[in-house]
This record gives sequence, C-alpha cells and structure tokens, in this order.
Amino acid sequence: MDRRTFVRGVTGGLALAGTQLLLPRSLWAGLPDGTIASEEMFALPGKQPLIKRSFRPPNFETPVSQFTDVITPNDRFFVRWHLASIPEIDPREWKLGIGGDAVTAPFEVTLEQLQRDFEQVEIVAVCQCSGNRRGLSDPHVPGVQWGYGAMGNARWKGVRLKDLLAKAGIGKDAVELALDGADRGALDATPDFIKSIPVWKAMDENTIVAWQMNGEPLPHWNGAPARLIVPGWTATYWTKKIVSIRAVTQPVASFWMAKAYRVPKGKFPSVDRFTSQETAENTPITEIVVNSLVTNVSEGQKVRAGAPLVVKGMAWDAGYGIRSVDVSTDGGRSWQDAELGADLGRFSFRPWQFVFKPSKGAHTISARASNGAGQTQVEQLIFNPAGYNNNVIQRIGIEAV
Ligand SMILES: Nc1nc2c(c(=O)[nH]1)N[C@H]1C(S)=C(S)[C@@H](COP(=O)(O)O)O[C@H]1N2
Ligand SMILES: [Mo]
Repeated sequence: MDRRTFVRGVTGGLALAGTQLLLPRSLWAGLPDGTIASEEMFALPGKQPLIKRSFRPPNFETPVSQFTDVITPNDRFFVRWHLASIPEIDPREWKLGIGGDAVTAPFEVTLEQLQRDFEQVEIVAVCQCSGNRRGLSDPHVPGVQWGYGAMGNARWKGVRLKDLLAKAGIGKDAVELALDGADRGALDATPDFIKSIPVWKAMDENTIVAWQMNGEPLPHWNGAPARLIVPGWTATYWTKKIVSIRAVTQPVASFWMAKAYRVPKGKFPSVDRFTSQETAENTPITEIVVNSLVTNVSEGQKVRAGAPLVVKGMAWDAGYGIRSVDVSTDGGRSWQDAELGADLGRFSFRPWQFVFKPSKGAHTISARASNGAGQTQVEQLIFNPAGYNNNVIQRIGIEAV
C-alpha cells in the first residue's frame, strides 16, 4: 500500500505526520471538507474492495498495488460519480438519442442496433479522473481527496461517434456535442452532469460510444450499458450511462462546463484546445498530462541489500506515446533508462521496469516519463485551485537492510 506516501502528501500543508493517522477520528474534525482521515476499503456490488473516498455519490479508487497488469480488471476499476441517483438500466430498454439543433436527422438507437448496424471498433485507453492525486495537493484543495488510483486502463469496444453523427446529418454550424447520462442529482440541488466536447474531438476516429469493457459488458458503476470514450482527454468527458448526444450550434453553458473542470490558461502544456469554451482566465481541462506510477514499491518498504530489486510501474499520456521512462534511485541526482514493456497503443498504459541492486541504507526511488511531444513530468506541483493535472515525480523512500 502506498498509504504512507499518500498521507504524507495530503497532510503536508497541515504539518501532520503519517503516524498520526492512528489518532482518534475526532482529532480530524477540524479538517476542511473532504480531507481524508483514513483509507477505508469497501467492496461495491460486483467490485473488489477499493479505497472509499465517499459513498454518496460513490467515489472509490484502485489501490496502487493492484496496477499489476497493463489492463485494469473491471472489478478493480475506479468509480467516480458526481450525482447520487444512478439508475440500473435494463440494456433492452436503453436508448441513446442523437440529436441537437445542428443535425438534420435526429434518431434513437437501441443497444442491439448499436451493436448490429455500425462498424465495431476497439481501443485500449486510459480513463483518468482530472483530479487524480488531488489529495496530494499542497496547499490542500477541496474536492474528492484522490490518491494515485483514480485511473484505469481498459480495452473498450463500441461504435465511432463520428459514424453516429454522420447518420444524424451533422451540419457545418455545429460547435460542440452536448453529452448527458441517465444519472441525476437526488434530493440535493446538484446540477445535472451535462458535459460537452468540441466537434473536432467528437469526429476523431478514436472517440467511441463503448458498450464493452475488457471483453465484458460495462459494469454498472463504470457506465452500463454504454459510455463515451474520449481517448487522451481526462475522464470528465467520458459520460457514463450515456442517453443523449446533441450536436449544438452554441457552446454548452452547464455548471459542469462553465464552472467546473477548468484550469488557469497557460499553466499546463496542453496542445489540444477547446476554444469555444475558453475565457480570458481559464480553459476547460483537456488532455491527460504525461505521467508515471511506481506500482510495486511503497514508502518505507524494507528490501534486501545487494539483491536485485525490480521496480515496476506504468506510464501514460494523452496519446503522443511514451518515449522513455527514467528511474532514479538517488533522489533525482542521476537517472537511468527503464525498460519499456508491451505497447498496446498510444492511449494505453505502457508498463516499464528497472532493475537495480540497492546497497545497504536508504534510497529514494523516482520515475519520470517523457512522451512523443517532448513533454515530461514535473518536479514541482503546478498548483491550481481544483487540484487537476498532478504529474509530480514521485519520491519513494525505501531501506535496504
Ligand atoms: N454520467 C456520468 N458520467 C460520468 C461522470 C458522472 O458523474 N456521471 N463522471 C465522469 C468523471 S469526472 C470520471 S473521472 C469518470 C469516471 O469513470 P469510472 O467511474 O468508470 O472510473 O466518469 C465520467 N463520466
Ligand atoms: Mo473525474
């Protein structure tokens, strides 16, 4: 478990040490809303135990130690919902509406028609929450206090969105695609989760309406019967239980577009822009930043001095392709190339490993991924008020004995 690393990061701004986790819960009472006091494991129906961040709406992350395979199994895949009312949809009843004021021939499609009447395509792609690692932000920022596991990598199968839009007769005046799922706010006044993507991203051949995940129907928690897959972009656009896609001639002004999921302009090295939603100050988050995770070594771990230690992990980015992963065992003074593993496509996790023989004593392990766009992970957090795009190089202290 990476609990100690995580807690250290989370509480950095509060000057608490990891061991104080064991203090009674009441001592945490004064912490800001959403700050985690523990890492409770809980198994949702159909899922393995995951780290619980909240119940209602359900927010659960995958423990780092479980990213052993390049594909994240469905029952270990993280779960993130904004709204508390999440209907179980009978796949025979489900319909997806394709419409909006920028199409000439709106239509509805059933699951059977989606599977039968359109070309089926597959893509391996990382689904990562914009706020993955938010809990490590120092200073603290509000929101779900994710550690490292608000992400997963799966093989998605479905239909290209552009094929659906072609059938609906999308016009030249379309600016965005408005996306809506079947979930709703319950008693609270949380606005409906309406998102949008620019037309050019919707027409990208990699953007699909997926009805299969790793060879199986999507789990309820991950969006059954179908969800949008927007490879390279953070998961906020990957609408689950999708029921409506509308090509519109005006930018979508929903709460979740206008107020949330925005980053200050110019702070992150994104190439993809979402110009119809930009303001003078900020822009919607778009691409996943280049990143890596050490999956088999955790803070405070004791290893055998002089014996080969295989450090393993994953690297990923927005689809430019992982070019290299460098590993340091001396706190970032020197770096060496890790060996890259199987390539399942440019939107997938790329496994890597690095073998070294630790001498007796303390070592600090770091990994640093670089991609085909010349981007690399950062040493210092690029602070932003919502805690997005955290790709700070990890520092994991181990001891060889
Ligand atoms: N309908 C619907 N789709 C949604 C969301 C949501 O709240 N409702 N959350 C989005 C966000 S912010 C994330 S991170 C991903 C999480 O996908 P997962 O639960 O399959 O891991 O779903 C996205 N799609
Ligand atoms: Mo998210």
